[in-house]
Amino acid sequence: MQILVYTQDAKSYVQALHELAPKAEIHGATTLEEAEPHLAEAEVLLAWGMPAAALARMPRLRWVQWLGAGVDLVVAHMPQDVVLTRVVGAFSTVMSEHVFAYLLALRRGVFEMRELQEHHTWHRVIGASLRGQRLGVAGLGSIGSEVARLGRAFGMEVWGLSRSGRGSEICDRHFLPADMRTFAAGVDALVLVLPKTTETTGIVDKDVLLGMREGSILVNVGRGNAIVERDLAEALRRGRPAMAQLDVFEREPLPDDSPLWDLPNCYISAHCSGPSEPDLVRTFVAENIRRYLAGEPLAGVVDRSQGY
Ligand code: OXD
Repeated sequence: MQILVYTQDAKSYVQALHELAPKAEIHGATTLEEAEPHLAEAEVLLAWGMPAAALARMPRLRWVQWLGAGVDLVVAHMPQDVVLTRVVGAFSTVMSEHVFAYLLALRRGVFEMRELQEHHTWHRVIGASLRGQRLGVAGLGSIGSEVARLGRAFGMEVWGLSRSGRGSEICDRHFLPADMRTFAAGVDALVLVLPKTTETTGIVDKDVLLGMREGSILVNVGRGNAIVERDLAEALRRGRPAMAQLDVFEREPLPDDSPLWDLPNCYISAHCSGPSEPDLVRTFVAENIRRYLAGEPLAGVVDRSQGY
């Protein structure tokens, strides 16, 4: 059996794979050029960021373990007889910490304090509390559920939105995507953890944004397609939402001429809230390799009709 690993960290995966699958022939690649000689023979592909078109040149392929949570780059290109799995659960801790790092920093005035320090100014910044505020989590998979759990730990009321009703039991109130406007209008912090699908594209548009509460914060750690960025820039200028933290964008890297860069109430990070690092995904991937070799059902199998 041949395994191809295509990712920037291919080397570290290849080393670990030698122990997990000693009988397999394992190749690592960081570019398509390096992967090319192995495409025809590989049965298993572990990949992150591989151009989807290359899949058509892999006739022996049986299983693809995508090394991230979102499979939007490849799902439509995956041959029907190939099983596609994504990483589930591994990013919940770091991504929810990212969300609360910003929610706390913005509510407690951390950025203002730092700015005052830069000017040697002694001035008391009186922050607000998350306790008693309402958190809205759109997307209640493993990451969204952890955001909801932490919200509760901070004393927040938790509203949730999901298309299937999944996660409704962990929310004080549950909404379906058709009710996005009411959902967004009722919360103090709206956190998007949505996958990229046709249904989520543009789900947060001008109407949703301008209907948000005074002082509200919008955080997006899911996919950039969910927000109409042109509308968001305008809405942020009008203070609805009051602040946004964006980790994902319609186009990445965010183009230099995007107005979002220069808005003082927009906080940008470069798609790094849940990095696909070997340390984070190793346990999940190792267990799936064990299952594959033992002929057991794989974890994280993507439902193609849903796209995640
Ligand atoms: C992922 C991501 O899908 O990092 O894992 O966006």
